[in-house]
Amino acid sequence: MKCRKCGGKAVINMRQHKLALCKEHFLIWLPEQTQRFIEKYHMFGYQDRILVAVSGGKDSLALWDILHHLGYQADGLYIGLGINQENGYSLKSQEFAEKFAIKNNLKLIVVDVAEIAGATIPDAAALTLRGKGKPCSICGLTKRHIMNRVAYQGQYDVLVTGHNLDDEAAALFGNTLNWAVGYLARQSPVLEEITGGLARKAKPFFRFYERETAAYALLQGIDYIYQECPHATGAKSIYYKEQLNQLEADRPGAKLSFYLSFLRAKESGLFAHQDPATQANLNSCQTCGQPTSAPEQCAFCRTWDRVRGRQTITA
Ligand code: Q46
Ligand code: ZN
Ligand code: ZN
Repeated sequence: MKCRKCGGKAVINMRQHKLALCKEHFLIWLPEQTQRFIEKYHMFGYQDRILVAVSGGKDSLALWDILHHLGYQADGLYIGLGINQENGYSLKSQEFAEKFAIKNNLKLIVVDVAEIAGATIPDAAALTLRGKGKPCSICGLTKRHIMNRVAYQGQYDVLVTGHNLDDEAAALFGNTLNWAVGYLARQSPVLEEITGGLARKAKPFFRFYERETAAYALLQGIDYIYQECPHATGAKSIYYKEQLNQLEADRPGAKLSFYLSFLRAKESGLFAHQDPATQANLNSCQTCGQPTSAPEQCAFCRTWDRVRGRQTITA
């Protein structure tokens, strides 16, 4: 297979674009496309202060690398979840994030969940779930809360995450199977700020396949954590990704068209009545002040109060 640009040896063939590229041209193409999507979807500009949520994995580090090289002002945020029991996942992933920041002379903000909330994610899950189920729901809500809090309090213009097309298509697939209308209405490459405490969010990689962001990280020589969080095994999102990959194998471009057709349907008014920006009924959490649809405390404060309550009982 030959590179479309120079005729040299291609390292990647993107069947959905009918495009094969060599290393050199792929490392130019992916950042160029990222810039194109940032502009097309009005994500942010050069004057904006950007906060990149960094997990130490390939997507977030590749994104930070590209934003930095494109000339954007992007700081990183690493959240220490304390998931270290089986393979030291959190400690290792933090090391990758820190090394990347030092190597590129970038600012990395590190927030440790145990320090600010009182327990690691596995300990909090053990206390609330009593051995049943995965820690992913408390983990997800804690990460969202911290990302938003740091972005808002640090007066960042936008919070960006490294979600790729496989992530987005899998989430869309799950939400569609359940007709989760609220989630479908909120699923978008850009979420506008909600006055009163919800930061603007953007996903500049949402049109790239996972193999493309992985190829970028490898070819660019970025050191990232290969292992997944041990709790990711058996996750529904992985099952949905496998199903979509089967579809993609038979019909190249199926994933991309599934997601882009959804965006077009949304633009033409599907779910318009559910648009989060028009949901005026958000209250301020009585404890932390973040906007919430709950009448008193937000889910983060309620959950962590329960965790701390159980800690006192078991102490
Ligand atoms: S939610 Fe669950 Fe992830 Fe948290 S506990 Fe691990 S797998 S890290 S994206
Ligand atoms: Zn080439
Ligand atoms: Zn709260």
